[in-house]
Amino acid sequence: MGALIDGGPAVVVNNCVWDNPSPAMGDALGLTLYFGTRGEVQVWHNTLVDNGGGTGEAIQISDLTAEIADVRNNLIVGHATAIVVTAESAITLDHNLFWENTADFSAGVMPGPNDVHGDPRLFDRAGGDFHILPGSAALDAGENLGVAVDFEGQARPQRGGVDIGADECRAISHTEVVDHLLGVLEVTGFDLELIDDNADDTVDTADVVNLVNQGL
Ligand SMILES: [Ca+2]
Ligand SMILES: [Ca+2]
Ligand SMILES: [Ca+2]
Repeated sequence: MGALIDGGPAVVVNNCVWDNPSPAMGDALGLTLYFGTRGEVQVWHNTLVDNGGGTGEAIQISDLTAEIADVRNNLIVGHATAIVVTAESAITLDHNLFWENTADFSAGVMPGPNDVHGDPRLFDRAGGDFHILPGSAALDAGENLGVAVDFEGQARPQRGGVDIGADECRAISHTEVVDHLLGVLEVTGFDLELIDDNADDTVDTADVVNLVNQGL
């Protein structure tokens, strides 16, 4: 999870938090930022999914005084309220992706100018595999905050920019698709969905063309 750095901000980066029904302050939660005398907390590139079923909150920010909360590039799916702010403070909220939350923010909170609403196309939401697939609204939609790797150690950014959430989608080459179509490379499971670059549920020459046109 997060790390505290002497003299610097507390950092909560590249985590996946899902299906947590544990109550805190009355609600199931993904992350809660409950400050005492800390300075700044950076909550970047986290994937928060289905915490508390239909009754939970993804990120709760409370009891701030002079502190700073910086909440960007988070992928938030399946909550009653995605981001709850219960105290005034200096809060940066932007480039977060919202999908299938009943409400994105608690009352009075201003959305970020670059927030994203769209299907993140998670590989296996029910099974806890939150890799994003081609066609995901999270692809290249983030802000480059200088986080060099994703949750599994793959480099950021890949392809056209930084992806929102804990996963940066691995860039593939058209040669992987060609080799699969020629039968010289066996591609299965997640990788088979990854090479369906135009996200039409069929791996064929259209995906090769798509990738070549992107210089991949
Ligand atoms: Ca990318
Ligand atoms: Ca990745
Ligand atoms: Ca395809």
